[in-house]
Amino acid sequence: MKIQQSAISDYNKKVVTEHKENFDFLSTKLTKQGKDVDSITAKLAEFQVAIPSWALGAGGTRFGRFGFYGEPSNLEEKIDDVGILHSLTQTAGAVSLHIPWDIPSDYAAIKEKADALNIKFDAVNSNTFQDQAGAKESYKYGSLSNVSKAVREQAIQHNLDVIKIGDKLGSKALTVWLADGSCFPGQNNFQTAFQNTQDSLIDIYKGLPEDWKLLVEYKPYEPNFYSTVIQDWGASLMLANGCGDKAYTLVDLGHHLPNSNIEQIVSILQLKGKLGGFHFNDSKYGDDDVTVGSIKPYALFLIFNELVYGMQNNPQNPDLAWMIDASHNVKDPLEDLIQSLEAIQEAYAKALLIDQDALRTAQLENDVVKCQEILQGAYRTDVRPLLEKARVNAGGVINPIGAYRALGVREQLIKERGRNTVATGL
Ligand code: PSV
Ligand code: MN
Repeated sequence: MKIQQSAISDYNKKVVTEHKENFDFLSTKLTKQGKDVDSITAKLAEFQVAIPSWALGAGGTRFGRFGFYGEPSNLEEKIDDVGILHSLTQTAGAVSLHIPWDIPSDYAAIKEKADALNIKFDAVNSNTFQDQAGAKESYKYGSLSNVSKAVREQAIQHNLDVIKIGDKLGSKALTVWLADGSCFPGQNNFQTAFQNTQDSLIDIYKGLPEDWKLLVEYKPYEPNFYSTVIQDWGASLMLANGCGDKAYTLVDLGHHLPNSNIEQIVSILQLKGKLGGFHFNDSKYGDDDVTVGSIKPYALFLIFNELVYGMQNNPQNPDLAWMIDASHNVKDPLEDLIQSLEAIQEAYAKALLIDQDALRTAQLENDVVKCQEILQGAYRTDVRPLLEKARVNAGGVINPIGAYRALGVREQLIKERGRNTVATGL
């Protein structure tokens, strides 16, 4: 299914009056405060977030998975779904593939489809956390960190193969997330596991094309419950530094122990020029992978404050690979992704409203109360009309969830694909 531009205009006509009233009110207020509304909406329109190919089907937990009717059952259909998200929101202009779940059978056809929908191929993700059918070696006791050289070599080769696949599609980064670690004390020699991982990553790094990045993701626990080899940003940064200039740390919001100060992590990594990628989600207990901004929107805003500061003040840090890494459990996956995209844009817009000069002055004067007033003043602004404006300017809809339902997108997908399709992935 492809959403026609005429359907978007027809939908917008129905809600444009209310949008205009809200936008004019906000725009007048912000202009009086000295904000450049046009530049903020332009920045919002530029901000594109990749959709992971594994997030287009129903999510689930390790206890079970409840399917969702009309799920995409192959890569072509997944790209169609990203196309739907992008047409409506104009902020999902990229897809992040997971290999081997999504190896294209016809590269030219997949590229052509993605080009037609204005979708780029962002970072490619390797998978050495599951054994693949027919594989000689097992990852039961780890992959890049494994005590067995043969297992490590298989895992290294897989990553090199993933780079080749990504290269054919125009990707420019490889994301490595390892499940490696131990479930019980004494099971692993920490130093050996870390050193093996470093050596394996260096071998992968040697196979990176000149203009590629290696993104090293960390996670404190799960699926291993006693230790993970790359447990935090410090471990990731050490490994990235051990590889070279093209290796960076990737922050996934759900991969922190409760109450970690993620905004501080993000800030320091940018100072060091080593923040390469970002996975959005939200959580209450652990790596819950729930909708972005659904639990801790203020924390997300504080993180965006640091990201905006970094984007404006840290030229040593590269452009980031942004991606949603969430699961949907009981929601329509596309509706959930729309809500996540909206939450990301909202936090970004609020962070763009922060008066950085005034904040700096208040910090230098140790006016702690003023610092908080500045942050919360921006946070309390209802920025949704700015998001609407950015979307409309780019050819999207004023209200994506409203349009998704009014246009009967899921019903149409069910008609085309049936009720019993299952997407590849976890
Ligand atoms: C597992 O936690 C995970 O969600 C990681 O965050 C990766 O990014 C993703 O799976 C895919 O490998
Ligand atoms: Mn992730």
